[in-house]
Amino acid sequence: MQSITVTDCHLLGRAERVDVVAEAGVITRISPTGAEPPTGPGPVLDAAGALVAPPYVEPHIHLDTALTAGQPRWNVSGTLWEGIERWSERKHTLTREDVLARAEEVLRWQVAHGVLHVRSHCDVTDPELTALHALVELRERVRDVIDLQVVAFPQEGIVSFDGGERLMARAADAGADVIGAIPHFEDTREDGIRSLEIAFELAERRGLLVDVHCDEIDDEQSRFVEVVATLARRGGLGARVTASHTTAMGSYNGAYSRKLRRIVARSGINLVCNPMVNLTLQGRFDDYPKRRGLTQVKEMAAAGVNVAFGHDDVMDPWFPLGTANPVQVAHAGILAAQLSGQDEIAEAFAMITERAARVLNLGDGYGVAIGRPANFLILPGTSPFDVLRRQVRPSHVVSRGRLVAETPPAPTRLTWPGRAPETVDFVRR
Ligand code: 17E
Ligand code: FE2
Repeated sequence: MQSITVTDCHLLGRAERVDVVAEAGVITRISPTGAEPPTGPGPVLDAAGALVAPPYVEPHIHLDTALTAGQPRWNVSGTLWEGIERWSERKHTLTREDVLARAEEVLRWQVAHGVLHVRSHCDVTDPELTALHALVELRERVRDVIDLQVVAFPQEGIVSFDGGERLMARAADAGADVIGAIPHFEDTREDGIRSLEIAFELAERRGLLVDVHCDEIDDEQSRFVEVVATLARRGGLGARVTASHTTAMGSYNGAYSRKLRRIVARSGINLVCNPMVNLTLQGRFDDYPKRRGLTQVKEMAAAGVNVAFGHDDVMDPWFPLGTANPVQVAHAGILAAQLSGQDEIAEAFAMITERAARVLNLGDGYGVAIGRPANFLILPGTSPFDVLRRQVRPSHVVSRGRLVAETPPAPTRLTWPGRAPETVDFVRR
């Protein structure tokens, strides 16, 4: 039976150092360091007092479009809208092999960064559903290392795209885990509402989750989050529903913001903010002062709403950069949402771990605890604050009780006048 023992671990919220033992892919023991000998014949890792944390969770990425920046043309204006046009051109050339190769490459980057749970949107406004079939196939193939949820995402609309509703149902038949929508892209307000009703009906009928690209526009009149929250509450769906992007919130007036926070909190839905991408895309139609449209992260969290941070794009028509690293996303989120308090910075770490896990509805399938899947990271840092400030990479990634990625430390040797050559790792001593 495959086993692994990690000694001298610092678990969040636990003062004493512990040893963590996993057998057959499940955590079977957490005991004070040295209290019992390693179990089983497997490897023994010394965490040396480092943080041992549950894996990162990516609540929002687009694996189907990843690594296509500049194909066939660069997004010159930098707007969401030109991104959709450029992608529409690229979409006509998709093949199964092309999608598999790009998506799998990014999944490998994610595992290297310590991400073991991913929700990927997948454009289904394609009569062939080429990308969706490929991602569903990939989901099954990578199951032993990383969990993948696939969202049927209607990039060009459900109601305003010819045959859109039928494509959504076909995507559900083909194995999508989550139903998406894009109400702000539909032609009219009424079509936007209708598209949400269609999405919720489909999700409820098939027992699927819901994740809506919602109000990703700098139009203060784009107000579909209230509709998503209301449909979730009426259907009793609560945390099975997520509103992503929600950038129009950056433009809402105080009176409406106050009202909306209550509606969202009461509904129990999740919000996903994608700070790197929306800082890049939003405000493009403004002169100065220029808005930087983002979810009201702080205020919604204070109102009791579960908010998580997502990467969104990796080198595609909407965003040219990215290595699929959630620590970089959380860092950007801290700056963008002004999360500078000590507790707020710790919360930013939760937004790429536990809070993101709630978005994916992982439940007992997540967390470093006895009886749970042996998925965890060794982070050579002293706290979430330290991990985010120094952008610490996991030295070890353990998935299903197996060591799947290792990153040796990369300290810098510095020569300084009057000092012996020294190692710099940006720890404040
Ligand atoms: N599609 C969309 O509507 N919005 C985005 N941010 C991306 C794709 C990446
Ligand atoms: Fe997105």
